[in-house]
Amino acid sequence: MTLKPFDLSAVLKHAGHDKNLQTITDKIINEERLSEAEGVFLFEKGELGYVGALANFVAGRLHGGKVYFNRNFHIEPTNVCVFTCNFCSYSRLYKHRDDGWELSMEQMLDIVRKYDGQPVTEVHIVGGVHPKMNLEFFCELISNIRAHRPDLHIKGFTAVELDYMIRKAKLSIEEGMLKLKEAGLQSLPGGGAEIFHPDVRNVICADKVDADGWLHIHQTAHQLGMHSNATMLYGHIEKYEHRIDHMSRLRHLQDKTGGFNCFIPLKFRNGDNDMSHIPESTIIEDLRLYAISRLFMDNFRNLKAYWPMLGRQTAQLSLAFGVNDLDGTIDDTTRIYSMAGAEEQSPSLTTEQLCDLIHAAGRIPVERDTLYNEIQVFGNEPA
Ligand code: V47
Ligand code: SF4
Repeated sequence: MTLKPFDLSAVLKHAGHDKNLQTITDKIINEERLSEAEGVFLFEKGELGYVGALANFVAGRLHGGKVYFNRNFHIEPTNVCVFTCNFCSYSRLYKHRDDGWELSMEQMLDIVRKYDGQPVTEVHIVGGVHPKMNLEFFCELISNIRAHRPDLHIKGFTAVELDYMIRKAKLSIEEGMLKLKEAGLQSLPGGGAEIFHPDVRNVICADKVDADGWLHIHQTAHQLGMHSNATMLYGHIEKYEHRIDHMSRLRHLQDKTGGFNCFIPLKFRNGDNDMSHIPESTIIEDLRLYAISRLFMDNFRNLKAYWPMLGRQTAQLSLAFGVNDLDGTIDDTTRIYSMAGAEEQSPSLTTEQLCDLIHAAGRIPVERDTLYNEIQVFGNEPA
């Protein structure tokens, strides 16, 4: 049975007891923007049932119960990295590179060839910031992938990787991004954003590109006609104000360019890193965060729960809290979460399994491409 995702009665009942919640409810119903203060207020006072019902209503208004996924695979060129983010369980310094991996051009093209004849639509390239893998090498990788498989959308490199490789090539961000675009890069993933506010950023990842640098790279990509995603690493030392500040900066850039495809909150996982002493957020807090993101980020159509990191059950539950996208199928070879202790140690879901999971949540599975064009709607009921 497909559930009707628009029922607001629970919300109206709850909001009736509190003037501020009533104002927020009215604004959401009338499609008005929430202020930063209202965003913080929701984190402080918004119960899960309240923010969830409201977020569910907004997602239903935008997507009518459709939940998107895409068929993609990952290439992780290396986990050797010049940076030392405290939350990272995945990277190895260059002097310890024997503990890590460094894929050659041929090894990466072998990964692409493995999917010959399979209906994948996207390759996602992301990894550590290797001091010897430069802009020229990655332009060559992109054009080789393009030549081998022109139908594949190439989404690659966080703003952190881009900032480093372009600066090292002594080019401006505009020049470097143009080179990558000419080689065949089509969009940017959302990584490296973490928490923009310097009070947090300077503690958890002081040495990599700052907020303005990250935003400038995404703005430049948008101006060159590319799209990108945006993430937020939450559930560690940040306060509610920092989350709202982060989302507000993204919302502002989206107003200017409209170039973001989706927002992806990433739950901090504490396995085997320098922040392992920090407990992970609860499922209640995870779902509240998805819901509040849906309410606050009013110019982001798509809110993604990245199931390899969250686990498939929580990801399924998130569909009732404003989420409308579950990312990829086939096999997800990214190790950034498995190495940090995520539930999914070798994440793999077939299209059928993912569709079943979405149907069981009362939603309609839709395969999309990277830019959210619909490829196939998988009916209203389980197969
Ligand atoms: O920037 C690193 C995060 C990001 C941990 O755009 C961690 O479609 C939790 O951005 N706990 C990279 N998170 C991955 C990324 C991504 C993933 C999936 C889809 C897309 C997309 C982008 O991973 C990093 C960082 O925020 N990360 N370590 C950790 N211990
Ligand atoms: Fe390097 Fe990215 Fe890990 Fe930071 S999160 S240490 S930039 S691989």
